Formats: sequence, C-alpha cells, structure tokens
Amino acid sequence: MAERRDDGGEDGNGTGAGIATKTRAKTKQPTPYRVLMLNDDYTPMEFVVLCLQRFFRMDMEAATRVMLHVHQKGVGVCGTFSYEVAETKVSQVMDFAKQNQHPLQCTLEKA
Ligand code: TYC
Repeated sequence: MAERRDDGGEDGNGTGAGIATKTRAKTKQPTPYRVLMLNDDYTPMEFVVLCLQRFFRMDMEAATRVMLHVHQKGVGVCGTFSYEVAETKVSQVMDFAKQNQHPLQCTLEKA
C-alpha cells in the first residue's frame, strides 16, 4: 500500500498545480489456514518432532514444545499458510507417517 503525491510542480497545463495520486496494491491476501497436528497413542514423540522440523522448519526446541503441547492437549498448531501450502504440508506429513506406519493425523482449518 503506497500513497504518493506528485511533486506539486508543473502539471502540464501551465497552472503549476499539483495533482494528488494514490496507488493501491491490488493484491489480495489469501485466506489463511492453520495446519493442526493431532495426538494419538502410538506415534513416537521423536517422529512427531522430526515431522515438525522437516515440514515446518522448526528447530529442535520449537518442535519439542509443539509436540508436547499436542501430546498433552490433544491438538496443536504447526503453522498458518495459504490453502495450497497448508494442504501440501498436510499431505507431506500424512504420507511420511504412512510410509513409516505411524497413525499420525494432521489436518487444516480456516484461521
Ligand atoms: N502421544 C504420543 C506418545 O505418547 C506422542 C504424540 C505427540 C503423538 C504428538 C502424536 O501429534 C502427536 N507416543
């Protein structure tokens, strides 16, 4: 969002009057979606931490904090993204969990 006023100088009509102009960014922000991780009784804690590091770029400390939150509360937020990115992250986590035969569930909701 930029606002601009011209130089107030010559306007080409010989009056020297300035013309106010406004430029608005027309790019609309995408609707945000939260990616949620769900607790279960079988997925190892280390695997959840690995997912959070690998797919949500968390460091060990942040990943451990989110994993423990999910473990204790049942659900936790991995991050907020556009629908397309959120959907991709959910698929990546679910595919990786399936490959490793863990029942880990991940979903998304409108933020
Ligand atoms: N509750 C699991 C355990 O005790 C750990 C776990 C944490 C599983 C977070 C899933 O999203 C999850 N092994």
